[in-house]
Amino acid sequence: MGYTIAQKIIKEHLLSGEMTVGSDIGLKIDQTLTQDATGTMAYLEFEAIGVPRVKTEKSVAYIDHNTLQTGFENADDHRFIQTVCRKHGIYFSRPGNGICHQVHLERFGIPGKTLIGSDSHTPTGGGIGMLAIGAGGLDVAVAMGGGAYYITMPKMVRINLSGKLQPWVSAKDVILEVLRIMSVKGGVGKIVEYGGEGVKTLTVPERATITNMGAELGATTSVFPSDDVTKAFLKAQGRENDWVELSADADAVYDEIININLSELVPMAACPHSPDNIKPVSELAGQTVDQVCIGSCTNSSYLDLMRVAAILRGKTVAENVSLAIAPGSKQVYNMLALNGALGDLIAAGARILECACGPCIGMGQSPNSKGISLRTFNRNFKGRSGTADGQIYLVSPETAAASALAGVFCDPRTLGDEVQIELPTEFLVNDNMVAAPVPAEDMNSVEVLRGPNIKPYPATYPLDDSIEAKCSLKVEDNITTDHIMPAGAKILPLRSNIPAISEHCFTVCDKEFPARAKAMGKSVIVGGENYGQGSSREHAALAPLYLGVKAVLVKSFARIHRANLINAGIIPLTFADESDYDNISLNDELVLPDVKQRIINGEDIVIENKTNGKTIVAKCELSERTKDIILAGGLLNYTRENS
Ligand code: MIC
Ligand code: SF4
Repeated sequence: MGYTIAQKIIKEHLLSGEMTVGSDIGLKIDQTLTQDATGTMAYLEFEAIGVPRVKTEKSVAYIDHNTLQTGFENADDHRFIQTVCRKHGIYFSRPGNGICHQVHLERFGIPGKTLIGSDSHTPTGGGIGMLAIGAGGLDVAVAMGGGAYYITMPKMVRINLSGKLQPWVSAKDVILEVLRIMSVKGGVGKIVEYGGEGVKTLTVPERATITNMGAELGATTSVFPSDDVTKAFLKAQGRENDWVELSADADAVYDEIININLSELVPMAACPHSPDNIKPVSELAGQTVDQVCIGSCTNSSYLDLMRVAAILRGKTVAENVSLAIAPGSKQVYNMLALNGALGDLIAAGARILECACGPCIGMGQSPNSKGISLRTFNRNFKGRSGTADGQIYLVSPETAAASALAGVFCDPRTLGDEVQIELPTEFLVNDNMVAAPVPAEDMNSVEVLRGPNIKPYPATYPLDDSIEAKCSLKVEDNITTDHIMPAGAKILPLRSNIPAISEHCFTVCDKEFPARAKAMGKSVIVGGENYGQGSSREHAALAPLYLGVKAVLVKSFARIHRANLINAGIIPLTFADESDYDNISLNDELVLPDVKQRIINGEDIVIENKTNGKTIVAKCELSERTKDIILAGGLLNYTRENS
């Protein structure tokens, strides 16, 4: 039996476990990336592990999220990360160099290698045939220290692409179609592989748009073959030697096959407030638009912005629209500046931002009240833009630019002849904003600089024999990490200060939650399906940990958040019978008798609801390793105990 692309990479990197679906497997990690919003915590954890120099082939730290410096906090964090990197062997991509995923694809990604990143959109690297996976900061810290990265061996989904995209239809429309078919939870426990004749019609940046937004499917990762198109891209980046060919065997077996004919796709939009709420743009045409934002790790490549510039050239942004554009990297920005396209964007009235995440994570450019904002980004969760009642639609750069000119939703196919933009045969390569670490023998000469905002990792304790706790919160299905630990310009500067950021935990759903959880001392959160979807931020586990949350009991979890809860020592429980969701209410007094022994024995967990007298049974599916992590009170304690 042949192998899929992902299975081939997994096989080459397998350190432990069996390659059978559902088994816990340990992978050797070749490369890591961090960004600044998760990076401070990841490097504090790396320091706590105590390994002097990173053991990966390449580890890179990016500054791209917390770039709005309205106080000392973010700048202090940047300086902390910069000095840690210099000392411990990590490359440092300075602020201004661009968004981690875009830059990593351009400059560092290598087909066939494994990459984990403390950001959920790390699968962008699948666009050049990497096995690139989003993870919590602590998992990245462990991998930097040479430890394995553990995942559950996923199922394999094959998406067969046939045909060719029609004029004005874009890679974004491909992934929106996949989201329409699979939904935001359809990818959980799966790797999505692209194949078929249509693949060779897509350039690397287009493939990367598709693998990037595979994160919104909940998939472990997404991957394209590494072929001649990949080779041409790497050659244009001056990295032809990094290319290796990679494709699935003809007799590879997939658990699920989806067929998409690229020729039949039309421009689409993900409507508020979920990336899988898809409609064709033609159905929305004519509705007023207040804001358009172009950029983010999904759609900010040279190709994307050249198309936008060609659409805007010689025109003016509609009077009712504010258009913001953030190029994805310094390479993209610089090339646009040198070839005149930046002038076209400026002349049309675009508000040009620095190359960073910016509005995608609510760092400025929040829309007006009830504002309709069209964004080329990947997430439109409620409130993420910074405006609670903002109406965010996710669209392609072509739809975004056409609508910015029209002032209403505009199907770009109405624009006439398509703009023809070729991928350059030579990109502008200048890595002067990537600082190299000092040689190992000089590491003691580097002082790590810490600002007053940087507070240590919260205290964790080995698991108690039994737990008595109250229900401090009850929430519904599809809770995102943006609900649990909101981002935005005001809260993000607190990412390295867990006590302070905890004050904002779940306040989107319930303003009283932090105070209530603290007053309860120990508590349990109850939720519905796909709990914790979205980002990799481990703060969504560390803040509840700090507030005394001992267990989270839900109908189902999203992958990265479940791993982050385990890493924090919080017990992840699922209802054995989902109808028991109705048998717990806020403030109910709960007892989990002999929980420790039950976890050791691999038994179901019993929850006695003392308030209504009901008994609820919960599953706690842990491997031997994750069981030990929970018993130790989290991965940091476990790693210290086992090294
Ligand atoms: C996001 O897009 O939600 C983020 C911000 O990039 C997060 C990481 C974070 O919260 O720092 C992610 O996707 O993992
Ligand atoms: Fe940054 Fe947005 Fe991409 Fe997250 S999704 S890495 S915030 S650009």
